[in-house]
Amino acid sequence: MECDGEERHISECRFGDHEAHADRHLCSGTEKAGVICRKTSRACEEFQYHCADGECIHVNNLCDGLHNCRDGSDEDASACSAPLQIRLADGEDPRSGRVEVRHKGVWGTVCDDHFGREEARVVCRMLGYGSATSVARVYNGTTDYRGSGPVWIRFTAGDRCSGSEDSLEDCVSSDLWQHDHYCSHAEDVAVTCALGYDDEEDESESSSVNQTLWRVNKYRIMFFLQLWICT
Ligand SMILES: [Ca+2]
Ligand SMILES: [Ca+2]
Repeated sequence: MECDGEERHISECRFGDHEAHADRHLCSGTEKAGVICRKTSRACEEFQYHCADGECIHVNNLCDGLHNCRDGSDEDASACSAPLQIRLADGEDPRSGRVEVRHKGVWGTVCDDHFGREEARVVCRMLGYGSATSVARVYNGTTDYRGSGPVWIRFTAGDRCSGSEDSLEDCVSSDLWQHDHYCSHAEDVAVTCALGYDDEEDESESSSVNQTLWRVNKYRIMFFLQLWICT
């Protein structure tokens, strides 16, 4: 068989003797041809990794021990062993913004599914904003914080953070670190890390503490007033 490469169908290629059955028997089963089709466009899809030579492969093929990029850049040892990085993007201040994580050398986002206050607390702790009184607000699709790149993390009902973890890597999730096609970038999560008692739960706790202190002080004042009048 001989093709120019421009044919639209394999039948348009030239065959030495298309009808000769005898020639076909010269090929055994071990001589079957195989092909791998690769996309080499410069623009890759959101879920794809851009190989150093311009090729696009699925991000889930990064650091899996197989050379999916012709140049082997998907198995780069320094990128594969790089520690997890985190940042807040497009926020009004450094403590706010879309949660972005760098995994295997690629920046991506976090899906809002099952992402709540506990998960946000871990994010804030990783960013150095964590303390006993830190408050994390979560924006689940209420504001447009659409990012780009792979959706690296999606929590499930059974796999979440307890809130006390030092890193998102310590939270258990079966879907952690696999690009999730069920989440779109419209679901990218954003947080605000604040210091102090300014969320509802902590506010009510602190106000009840203040009320108790006032009651104690009120009785003290009354006692000293009575003591002063009597003397
Ligand atoms: Ca690979
Ligand atoms: Ca969602």
